[in-house]
Amino acid sequence: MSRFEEAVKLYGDLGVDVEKALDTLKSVPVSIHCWQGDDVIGFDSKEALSGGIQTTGNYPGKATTPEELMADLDKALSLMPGKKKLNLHASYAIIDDGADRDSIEPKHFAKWVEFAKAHDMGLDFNPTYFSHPMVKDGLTLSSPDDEVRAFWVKHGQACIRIAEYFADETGVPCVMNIWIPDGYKDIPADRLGPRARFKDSLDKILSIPYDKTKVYITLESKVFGIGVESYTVGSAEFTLSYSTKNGLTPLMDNGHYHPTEVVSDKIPALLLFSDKIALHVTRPVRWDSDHVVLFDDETKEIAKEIVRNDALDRVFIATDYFDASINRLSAWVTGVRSVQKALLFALLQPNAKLKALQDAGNMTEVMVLSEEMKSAPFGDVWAEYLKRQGVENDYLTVIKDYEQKVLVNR
Ligand code: RNT
Ligand code: ZN
Repeated sequence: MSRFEEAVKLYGDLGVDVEKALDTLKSVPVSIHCWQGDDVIGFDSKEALSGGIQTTGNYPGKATTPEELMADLDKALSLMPGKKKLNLHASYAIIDDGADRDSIEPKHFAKWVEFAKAHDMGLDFNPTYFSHPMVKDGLTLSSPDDEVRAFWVKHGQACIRIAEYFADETGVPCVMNIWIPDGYKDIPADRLGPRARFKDSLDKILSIPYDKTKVYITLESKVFGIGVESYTVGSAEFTLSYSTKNGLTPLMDNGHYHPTEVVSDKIPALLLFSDKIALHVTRPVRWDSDHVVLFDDETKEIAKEIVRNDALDRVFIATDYFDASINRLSAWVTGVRSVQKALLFALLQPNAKLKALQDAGNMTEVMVLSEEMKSAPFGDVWAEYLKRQGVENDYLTVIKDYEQKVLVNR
């Protein structure tokens, strides 16, 4: 018996169908953020990163042109198993006609559509409300300046049109996520006004017609950012209430909560009130540091909540992290594989049995069995998955080779 066959038997004895798990895993899309490849800079303005988010590190070889970013993505994607989508930010527009964020059009993303089609992927999208001169005093959609708000409303509307174009071209619905960095470093005198203006701006953005079967608009909350420590306009309560009331999809980034709060616990709560929910999977280390996602406990818990609540088709899973201190392709592949490993791990749990034990009040057995599952031969099943997907377990050799041939020459 091979190691995989032995694993199938062992999991089978626990009532887990390994073949079914492998089959399910390969059809779960993970939306890969393009911004790991260039430290969240983009191509439209090349301004320094703003909005209270930061990349640290200066590892050689970062992509600085669309061609470089696409080449890096092409290599990284080839090392990731499973179904993928590509998640773009508006700042990755390829502009040769002077268009600004309030006037970008589908044509500025034609090359990305071509890239997505060549990789048989859908596209997701994000308006970019940071790293731009029209961010005034750190504010965008909540600014007291009418002109600033109007500019960013137009940006949001332009992005909806681009999102619909992505869906039309790829045949895959597009998730368009709105996140704004607006907030205050120190205690504000008015906490209601900025939120009222943000609400009004969102109403205006959403007043243009779009096909809700093609574009899912998500709203991402946040607790604080660097330089925006005291007050965040798009707080959890604001975004959740707005989403639920207006038919948007709430998005939770697991770096955007207080350190002892966990998104895994919030998933089932939201699933009871929203048809779809969305996630940014990241790894916060002491703050919203956006470290590369690992196969760690909370990532596994997040995956478990999706899988055991039968919500794989209701949760949009996207990655969101940026590390500039290590090889960026390796960061991409490690993070995305970690998400996929967590999903496989969740699919390999005896979920029905564990639920029954809990309902019978047998928490002792829940603990013992959950612990036992941690040392089940997960690795052998993962290795088989990679083999069936035609992807090598060792991605570092390929990436190091690419680093020597391509990245160091930049
Ligand atoms: C910032 C949010 C947001 C960004 C991306 C680049 O804290 O997480 O999602 O990371 O839009
Ligand atoms: Zn995020």
